[in-house]
Amino acid sequence: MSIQTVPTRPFAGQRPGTSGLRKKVAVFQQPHYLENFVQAVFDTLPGHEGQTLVLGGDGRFHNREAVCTILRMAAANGFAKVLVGRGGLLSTPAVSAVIRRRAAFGGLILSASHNPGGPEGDFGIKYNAANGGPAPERLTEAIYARTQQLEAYRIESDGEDIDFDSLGTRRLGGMIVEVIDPVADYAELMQQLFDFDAMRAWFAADHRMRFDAMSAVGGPYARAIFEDLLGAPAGTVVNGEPLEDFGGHHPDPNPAHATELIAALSGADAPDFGAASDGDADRNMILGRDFVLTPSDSLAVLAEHATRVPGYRAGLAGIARSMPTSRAADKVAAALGITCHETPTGWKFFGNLLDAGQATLCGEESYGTGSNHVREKDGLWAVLFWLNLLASSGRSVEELVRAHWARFGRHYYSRHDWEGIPTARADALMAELRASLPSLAGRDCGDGLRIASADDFAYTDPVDGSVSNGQGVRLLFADGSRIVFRLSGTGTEGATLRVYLERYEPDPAHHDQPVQQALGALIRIADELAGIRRHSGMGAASVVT
Ligand code: VG1
Ligand code: CO
Repeated sequence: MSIQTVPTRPFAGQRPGTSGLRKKVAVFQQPHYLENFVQAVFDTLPGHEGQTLVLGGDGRFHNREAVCTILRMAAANGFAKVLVGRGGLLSTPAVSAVIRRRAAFGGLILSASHNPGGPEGDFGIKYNAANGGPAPERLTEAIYARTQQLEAYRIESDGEDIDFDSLGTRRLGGMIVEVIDPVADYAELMQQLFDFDAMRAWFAADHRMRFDAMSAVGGPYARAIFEDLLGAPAGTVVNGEPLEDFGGHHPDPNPAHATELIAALSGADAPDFGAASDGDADRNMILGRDFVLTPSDSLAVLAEHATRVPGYRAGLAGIARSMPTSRAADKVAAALGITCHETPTGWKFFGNLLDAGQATLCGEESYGTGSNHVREKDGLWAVLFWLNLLASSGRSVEELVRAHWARFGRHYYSRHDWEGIPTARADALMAELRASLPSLAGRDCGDGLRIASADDFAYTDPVDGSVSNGQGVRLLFADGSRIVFRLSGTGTEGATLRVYLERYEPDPAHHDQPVQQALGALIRIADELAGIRRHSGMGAASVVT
């Protein structure tokens, strides 16, 4: 055993964002860059010696090198054992499931999620704690502070790199490396939650599904669950082979990046059900035949029908949604007599509510849905939940959603992303908007829209009392409409402004308008009040979902 202490110097900017540290691959390839961050994580975790760490990633470019490095560093930092997914692969929700099931100390996830991969793309790393959830803000801030003081890191320098492409147990210095099947624990958990017999019968009755894994880590999970366990015909899962560059695509399941799937789901011959997951398989997109569902509506419909699904038969303790997510779920919570919590963007804010039993289902507008079964959003879980509902209700995606709108009203919803704005300009836009807040309440914006209140969202965690300020500017209109502005915390180039637009329509006679048209007045007001075109110099949003 030969542990080396390597002198190093801090890198600026190793502060985790909405979900871990994400940078261009070239940044992570700099000598010591990954090592510094990993050492800072270990230094910030007292009591990790002698413990078990879970390790895996979404298979993107640089995943394998990072696995080799982290294994050697875990050995040198006194971990007793690392559980690593075969091939270095583990989806984000699977890491969460493995940490919880095997009572591990924590886990490291190698992913930049929905960001593009490959040598020119992005890489990322994130630490999850013993509850299986993303490190809370106080921990990510402590990790960042440590990166800024780091003088050395420890690494095991002896011997060959460990083979992590075949199952089994190996030794690295004083540490055990156990290579596990990335799918097994996760697939078992899904079978505890959902009615696999009903879903098998749905496929046996010649219903068809198309699952697009976007050449990312969801492929092996989807094949094992839909094709092997549920008997869906081979070919149900497309783009099921994880590729280092995701085939050159954005592994981001939304109407802008999953156009192929949307096309495949249109027309009389289309499958009954379509779905996709992102780079690390924690996001989901749900489609019916000729029908695109918003994630906010998805959360609301799942909550409405949760007791049809075995894992949620006892009902929901509460619902939680990120602030920009539409308020469709709030209506369901009110009908069920439970609380709908409103948290800042990012799954780390759901952890305490889930641990304390205050929420059962959680969701974000960004194609993220999940529950208390793990502490991450979970793409395959959401797809199985929908499939279970289709199978047990005998209804289609569109029928379920239209019935939901008829009962609760429709929340027209869209997100406009303005990408690649020079950081200084985006900061100026937000600063101006924040400065204008006191004068906005009461303003009549035309088209019957009057601002009732305007603020910068702050969140006090009801469990530990921690406060998170500056989580997004909200304009709340008297008729219940909303506009929210915030800057992305996952991008790696310039700044991305996200503008979230929502309008509530109770009358079923008006539930069939084109979404952008229904939101037209709000889109106009957003640009007028924030000066988006003026600040960004751009003529239109880059991505509309
Ligand atoms: C985005 C989404 C947010 C999500 C985060 C991580 O963050 O808006 O809802 O939790 O990505 O998702 P931001 O700060 O860029 O808006 V994933 O699937 O990329 O880990
Ligand atoms: Co993701």
